Amino acid sequence: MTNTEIAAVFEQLADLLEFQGANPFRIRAYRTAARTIGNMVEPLAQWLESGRDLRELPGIGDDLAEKIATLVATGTLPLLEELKAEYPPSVLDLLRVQGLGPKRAAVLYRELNVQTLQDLAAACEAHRIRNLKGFGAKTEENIVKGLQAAMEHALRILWYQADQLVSDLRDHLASAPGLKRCEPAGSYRRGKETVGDLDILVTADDPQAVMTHFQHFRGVRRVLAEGTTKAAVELQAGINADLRVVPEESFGAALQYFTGSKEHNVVLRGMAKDRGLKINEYGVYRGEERIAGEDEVGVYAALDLPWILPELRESRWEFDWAAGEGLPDLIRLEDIRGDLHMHTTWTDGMATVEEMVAAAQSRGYAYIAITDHSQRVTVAGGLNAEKVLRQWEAIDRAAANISGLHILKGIEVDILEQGGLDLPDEVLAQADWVVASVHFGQNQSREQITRRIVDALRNPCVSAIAHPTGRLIGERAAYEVDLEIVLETAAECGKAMELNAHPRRLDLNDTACAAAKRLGVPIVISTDAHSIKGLDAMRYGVMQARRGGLTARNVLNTRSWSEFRRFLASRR
Ligand code: DGT
Ligand code: CA
Ligand code: CA
Ligand code: ZN
Repeated sequence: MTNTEIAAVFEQLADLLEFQGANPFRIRAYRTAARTIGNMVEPLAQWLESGRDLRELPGIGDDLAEKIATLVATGTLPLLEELKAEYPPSVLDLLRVQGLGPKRAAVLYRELNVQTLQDLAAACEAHRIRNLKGFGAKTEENIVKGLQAAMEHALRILWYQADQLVSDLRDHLASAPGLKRCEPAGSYRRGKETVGDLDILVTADDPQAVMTHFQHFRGVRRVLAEGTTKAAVELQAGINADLRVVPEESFGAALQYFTGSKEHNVVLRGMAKDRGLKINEYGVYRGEERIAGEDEVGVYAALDLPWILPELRESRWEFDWAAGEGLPDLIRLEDIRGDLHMHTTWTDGMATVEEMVAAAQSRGYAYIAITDHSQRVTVAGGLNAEKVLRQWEAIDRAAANISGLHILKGIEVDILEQGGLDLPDEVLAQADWVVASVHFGQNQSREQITRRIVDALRNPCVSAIAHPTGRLIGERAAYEVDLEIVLETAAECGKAMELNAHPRRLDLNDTACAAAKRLGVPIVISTDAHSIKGLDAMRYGVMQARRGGLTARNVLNTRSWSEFRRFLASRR
């Protein structure tokens, strides 16, 4: 079982317990566990195999450790099975409705026999909800709104979660009899930050055997459909996976077609038509003759196009670039020379300065910045002026024993609710690298938040703005901020903007990265690592940067140390 699947089980367990009206303390423990596990990069199954104690993890005690072990061993939990037997499975859909919540959902289930989203819609329409005790007209209106959103927003998973699934699925398919080629297509291949379903393409001597093997993947919850060349399954992780067996001579055309995006494909169809050609998932045709299809390069070439990298296939800029200046040489993970946002045990990180330094060395970096939280973030044990100065002395001592890696004395300084920074300028001025970020007052008006960030950029001590919109993908929307003004200010002051590489943040997003590029604002891709493993999130950030069309030149932390030092000296 992947971490995502284990986390999903605990979320489901918490939902059902809440629906049942169980002890809130117990429910919270399961939710915290789900969050912890979902955020872990290292597979839990591997922890168990290597005999490590799960109770080392924050928030995991005896009960949860035992449950995880059972789950990894058997694929399910007795408690979950009991709860599932008690309620119809569709009640879980009700819990996704904002404005309803498990307690109220349980009341509707008991009082009005509301079991599905459709039942709920009918109950709202008949105004049967407003008369229930503890509800009311206002609540009913809120439920109607939440219901619409829930029906529109089908479940999507984060790219890194899809990546784990794809990697497991590929391992599984590799042992299918007669399998030849196997490639994931769709939004996963385009590196989109969330993935709605998996689209897997294969070629095979015996299609039937491969499809049967596919259905026996242990991540499958149930089989949805099976034809002669296509099978669809629902995965434990909550999303579907489609497998298509395609003819060898059409593999490139199928890969192109099913990689999408739909919008990109629409443009290609138009271009084919202009040339008197026809394009579909089997090939490019002139009349009856197939002139391309074996590989993607040939498909694009038939339309007089260079091969377009999947990350760019969103019908945004790629066709203009192809027709004009040419496609950008997108940044690669190997281009990254340093990581400029990370935490240590001085605040809420799990590794010491020395451990992070060693990890950065083993990744071949030329420079890093240690950027722990400032005092305002009390839950993380943020540093006050005295402590941060002590930390910087400790960093200097650590640096004295290190060669080949430059360690910057940094801080992630909070931009305060009322404006201004959380540490005095005379302290910040002693840092080599200062990232400023908004953690509090996220509900303020657009004007207020924009002003706070612009003022921070104008402070000569600040190097970059960290996770500039504060979004958590699928959990918390970006705060209201005028990014245009923020980016213009960054350009004017010669400051960098962060692309936070944490897979739940990816903040700035792809279009904002493209906007920064247009304005000449350097992007710094940083992991915000809170552990050694956290440093590996860099590749997710690089993927997002590629979707934004960034080259190595557009990204500050691809520069050599001497070039980077010049940037540091030019801060205004
Ligand atoms: P997702 O799964 O919502 O994250 O996004 P995609 O892009 O993977 O979309 P999906 O799974 O519906 O379809 C995969 C690709 O197949 C899509 O990107 C383009 C292609 N495709 C699917 N249906 C159509 C269609 O009706 N017209 C065209 N032109 N292409 C389609
Ligand atoms: Ca898809
Ligand atoms: Ca699909
Ligand atoms: Zn941070």
